[in-house]
Amino acid sequence: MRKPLVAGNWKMNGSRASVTDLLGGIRAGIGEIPKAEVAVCPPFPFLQMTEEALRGSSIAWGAQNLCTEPAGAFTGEVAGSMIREFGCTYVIVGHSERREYYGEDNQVVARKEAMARERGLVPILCVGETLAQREAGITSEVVADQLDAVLELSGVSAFGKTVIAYEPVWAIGTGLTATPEQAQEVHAFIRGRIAEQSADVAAGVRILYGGSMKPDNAADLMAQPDIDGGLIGGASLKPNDFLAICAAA
Ligand code: 3PY
Repeated sequence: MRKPLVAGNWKMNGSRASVTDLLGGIRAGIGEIPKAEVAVCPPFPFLQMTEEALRGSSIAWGAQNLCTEPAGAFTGEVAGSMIREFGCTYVIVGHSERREYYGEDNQVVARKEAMARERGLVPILCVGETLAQREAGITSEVVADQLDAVLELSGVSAFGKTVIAYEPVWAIGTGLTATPEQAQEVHAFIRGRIAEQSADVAAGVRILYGGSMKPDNAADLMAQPDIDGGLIGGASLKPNDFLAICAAA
């Protein structure tokens, strides 16, 4: 049985005041959500506040990126060990915004995935195709390459300790969402790709859907057999919307 995970990707949003309100609102409203695990991923400067606000609650937290290297002379970077020190459980790696704006290719993302696990963090590995790639009919090749980079560097056992998020790039920040059937097709492909190397790992790996998941589409998406929760963008910045998605999981 895979426990669903709903994780908020706050991206580069927030201020001391808004983060205080958001964390307070989520913690106050979370109540009993027995079936789902819930996490938030704020920007680095807010991790300490997040740890203080959520410690002792059922809500986990994580970061949005980490350096491929251990701590040292890498100006402007943040090491996995530092993230871990602030109580993070998760770290997002390979979000399409990192791939697109910061040139992170599949090999860099695979190294981040490995570094996260080495530092005791659970990576949330994002994969997904652009609109042009979907229209060219190469969605599965693109996603396979993204997964294979991790399989080649770390082996299939990595997916025993990693969460995958399928995020079609065309559904990020556009308001477009994959239909439940479109998403399920890719989720099943991802699980199948991992099953080629280990049926047990494939059966256990959680595959989240990300890309404009909202309260009004969350239940239908998460009802699909291979969708194990969501990585939530804009809706994770509004406590009521985020809590409604958590309740749907
Ligand atoms: C979105 O929903 O826009 C996301 O990018 C989630 O990571």
